[in-house]
Amino acid sequence: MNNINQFLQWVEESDNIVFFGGAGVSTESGIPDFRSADGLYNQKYDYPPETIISHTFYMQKPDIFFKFYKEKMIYPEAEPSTTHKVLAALEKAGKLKGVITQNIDGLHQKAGSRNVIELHGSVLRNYCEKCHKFYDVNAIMEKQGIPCCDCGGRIKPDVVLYEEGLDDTNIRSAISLIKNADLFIVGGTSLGVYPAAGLIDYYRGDKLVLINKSPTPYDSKADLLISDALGKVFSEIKI
Ligand code: CNA
Repeated sequence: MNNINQFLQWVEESDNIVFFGGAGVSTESGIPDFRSADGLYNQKYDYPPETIISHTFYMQKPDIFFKFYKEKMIYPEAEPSTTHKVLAALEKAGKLKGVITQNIDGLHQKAGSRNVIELHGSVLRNYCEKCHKFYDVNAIMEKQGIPCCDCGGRIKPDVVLYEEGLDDTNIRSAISLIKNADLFIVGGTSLGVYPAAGLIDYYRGDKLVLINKSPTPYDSKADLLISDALGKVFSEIKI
């Protein structure tokens, strides 16, 4: 049996699937990832992207931060990919328990997924640093320069920047899902960003499927490795 057929059989047999993903889930929605050849990290900026989207840089040079953030990290027109849609359908069918994502684009929810843990937050939520008033993504896009609240405070995206910690409740929920999963699918992530990538170590089963276009540090730990595009693989799943 080839790897894709084995994967399809495991999906068919399981009613306790958990998916852990990253930017590669959304490249087929037209949102560039970070580390692919045409990803953000291989384009040329005055500062490396990981510097710009760090907490220090946000505090010290918010004008450059917001210019980059608005141009490169917000895609309001993006629509869910096949992978987003199939994951939502698997949850609806009672087979998938949850999605743990490093993405910040809200596309899993847009596809209909309900139990989504957003480890790195979401561009769709923004708060005034002073009065905590909520702002949606349009408010950020419409405001010129550094977005400011009516009260004068700066509006911060609810996105985990480099140097910032992850939310404890999210981590605990993610660990619980992973620990109890029967079939654990990891896809579209270089598994190079910690602590998120380390969550995979909590899986105790024997059906870890890794689907990624390029090699990752976890390839040798996978029970099944599929080096292919997520959309191609997920379009084979019939629910
Ligand atoms: P990454 O480091 O850019 O890795 C993406 C991985 O996905 C690479 O290994 C690619 O080979 C692989 N890949 C790309 N397209 C596909 C595809 N169609 N099928 C299969 N594999 C594919 O991104 P990570 O998520 O691992 O890194 C974590 C960062 C990226 C998180 O902090 C995110 O917030 C951040 N990010 C998010 C988005 C988004 O929300 N859509 C976009 C860009 C970056």
